[in-house]
Amino acid sequence: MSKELRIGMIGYGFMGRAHSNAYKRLNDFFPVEHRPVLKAVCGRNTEKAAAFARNWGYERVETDWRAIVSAKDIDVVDIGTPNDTHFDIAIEAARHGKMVLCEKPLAMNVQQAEEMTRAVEMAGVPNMVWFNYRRVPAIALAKQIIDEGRIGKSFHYRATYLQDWTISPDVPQGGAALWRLDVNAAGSGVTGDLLAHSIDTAMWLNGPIKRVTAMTKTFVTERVHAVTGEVAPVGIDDACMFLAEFANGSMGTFESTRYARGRKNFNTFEMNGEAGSVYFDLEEPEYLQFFEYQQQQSGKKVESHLTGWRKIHTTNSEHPYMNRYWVPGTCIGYEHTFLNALADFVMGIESGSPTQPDFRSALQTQKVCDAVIEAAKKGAWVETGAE
Ligand code: SOE
Repeated sequence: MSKELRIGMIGYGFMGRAHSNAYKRLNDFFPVEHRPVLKAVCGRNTEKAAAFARNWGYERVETDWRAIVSAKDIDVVDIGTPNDTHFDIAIEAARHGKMVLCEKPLAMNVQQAEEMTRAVEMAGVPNMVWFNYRRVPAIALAKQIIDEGRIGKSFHYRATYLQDWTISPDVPQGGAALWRLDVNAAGSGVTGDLLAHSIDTAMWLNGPIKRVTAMTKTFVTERVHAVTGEVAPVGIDDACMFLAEFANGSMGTFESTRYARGRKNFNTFEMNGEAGSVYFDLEEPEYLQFFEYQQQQSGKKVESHLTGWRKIHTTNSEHPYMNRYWVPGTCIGYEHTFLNALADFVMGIESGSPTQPDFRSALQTQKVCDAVIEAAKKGAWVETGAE
């Protein structure tokens, strides 16, 4: 007998679609007891929200998120709206005893993130932040390889997250489509939007970040605001580079920009340890590259002229998540990272061992993001508070 998991989706943009797809496909691929029911979608533009509801199969449309968080027929509140709305919605949803799923970054700043974490924990409601890249099979395999001790003592972590869609000064800021460029809606630029992903992945793989120093740059300092039509100063960071020291003693470099011509969503990382290295590139998402210093085959040491990087096509049923999909050699896509995240969340509810990253984990990422922005302003090292 399946149990209903009644969804109230707030927001109908890019993430509203990615999450809705996950709800619709969950039971096709994962043997869980819960069955998502798309109860309501909320958006400020009624026509657009109604079109979204028709397309994805939501039963009703709301234009005020308060109607979703207080509705008796909703179990999960999913926050897919701009960053400046996460706080109010999450706090109220927790107060009404709803499970809360929230888009990244969790909040506008650490203070908000702390309160949100307190709210879900005091209410005792399951919660998760959609850091979907953890659910790329190749990245989950990197985690497995690291946990198996195959990288050994960690020395270096190197991440890049590059895009190019804001180079033109004619791109406006603000409004439904371009809120990511408006500091009042986004909180920060590439630091919260892109580096939050890199930081989440990095801390998952390599442990807490203790301190950072950073440089940010805003290349286009004024843009027309899409809502007011007025030219307004740009408050976000267009690019950010930071150095990090991890609690395990390793060094990190992180680089992100929306001004890397030709790079659309270039998300990579490499980790180097005493015993080996891993490398991942989202433009070849099904591959994990792995270098093992002491390669053993049939108990024999491999001759040095045969050593080198292995490019593992992570499509075997032994690879993370892949036993739920197709035959070896066939790939899954971006949308499956959300499906895998949802499956982990639901399995967490059913097993009683909650999945990660929850709000508390995303709070640590928020602390690093805030420390990066502060370090760039001060031109100094800033501690994150992590041990
Ligand atoms: C920004 O362009 C963006 O859509 C981010 O907001 C997402 O989190 C990232 O995964 C893709 O790029």
